[in-house]
Amino acid sequence: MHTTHQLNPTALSLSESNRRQFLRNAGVAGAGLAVAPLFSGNRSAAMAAEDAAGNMIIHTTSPLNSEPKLDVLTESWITPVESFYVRSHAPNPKIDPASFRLTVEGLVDKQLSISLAELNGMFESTSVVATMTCAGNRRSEHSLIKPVGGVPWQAGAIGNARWFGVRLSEVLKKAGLKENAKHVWFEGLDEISKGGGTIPFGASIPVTKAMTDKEGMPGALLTTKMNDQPLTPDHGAPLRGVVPGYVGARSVKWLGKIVVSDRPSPNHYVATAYKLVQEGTPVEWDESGPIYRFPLNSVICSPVANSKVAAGQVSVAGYALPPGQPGASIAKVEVSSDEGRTWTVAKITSPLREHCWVLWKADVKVTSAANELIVRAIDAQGRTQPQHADWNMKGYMFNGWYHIPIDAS
Ligand SMILES: Nc1nc2c(c(=O)[nH]1)N[C@H]1C(S)=C(S)[C@@H](COP(=O)(O)O)O[C@H]1N2
Ligand SMILES: [Mo]
Repeated sequence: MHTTHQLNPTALSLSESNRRQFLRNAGVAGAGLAVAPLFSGNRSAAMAAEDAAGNMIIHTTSPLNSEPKLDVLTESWITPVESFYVRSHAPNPKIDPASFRLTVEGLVDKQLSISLAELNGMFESTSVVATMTCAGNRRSEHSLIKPVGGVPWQAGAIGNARWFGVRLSEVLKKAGLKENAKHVWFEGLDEISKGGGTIPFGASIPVTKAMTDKEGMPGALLTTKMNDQPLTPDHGAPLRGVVPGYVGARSVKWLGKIVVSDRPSPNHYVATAYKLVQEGTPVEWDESGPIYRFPLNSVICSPVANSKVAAGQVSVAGYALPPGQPGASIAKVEVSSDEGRTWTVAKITSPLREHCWVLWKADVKVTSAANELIVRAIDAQGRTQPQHADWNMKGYMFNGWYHIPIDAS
């Protein structure tokens, strides 16, 4: 059985063109089983292919669900669009930007129907660097405890981008919020098959989050560009919401409609999915609230799983994400090669910004007895990454200490 390509000597020794031929010959299913061997017990659910460049793990092609390999992911603090994960529940909708209108309705004084030109003309544009991460990032590790369904994400369902657009608060002010306005619903133009029909992807956020802008940090942004380029279809062109600090599911792509309400959205992805439940009884679903903010997390991206390393000082690198709470920032990242008995403090090598990941590096002493590396992070408010994450049925918010097997000699 294949392991990841970084670890496969055959694949490593192939030239790029030979490698592509090799991938074609092998076919999608057999090509890049780019599943970290750490999770080999759970391989069947996690069959995945690679893209032609070998940078991305493709979980499904239609709709596209892909994540970069971890060593590619941490090449830069701003994640290039080409290596940014894609999580879509339905194929990309076809949208004509010329006739596109964003509608704003519900508990507002004045309904709006705004073209893209009007959106850019009527409101001040701004940008923010913010990390987007799927609530299902690291889901494959939940499955080591007890199998969960859904896209078997490894740790690459995360990326950090500069988002350009207009503040949601400005648009809501233009429409005028009624007194009982409490939640802002977002509706995508995609069509997801569900229960014999189709539904759009939907999300909602509290009005207070939408209206709380700080210098350089909007509560939420209506985005038309990502890293200086127009949004690509995969990332929600022509318009998507971006909600810094919240799980990716609240940042609706192909955004067509905003509804202001006194309650959270009844859309499936708010009312039912994206909740933390253990048993799945009807009462448990009804009693749990929607997930909003992402949790404190850290991951080792290099060396990759099962790398051979020479005993001595080993260079270890990865990312750490502060929790999505206002003002949170990473204070410390620690790496252990002896099952958590001793820890080496890593050096943060990137900017420290609200709602953004940091990249880190550490030189860690590794003996030939070591068989794994572990990372954990602590934020400036004293929150610590838990040793074990709580299992939940849908496999969300996995943030236990990250372990990576190594072959030290
Ligand atoms: N319309 C729409 N918006 C969506 C989704 C979707 O399937 N449809 N997926 C959501 C989820 S679960 C995540 S994690 C992010 C992923 O954004 P990306 O594909 O740009 O990385 O988009 C969110 N917005
Ligand atoms: Mo997601």
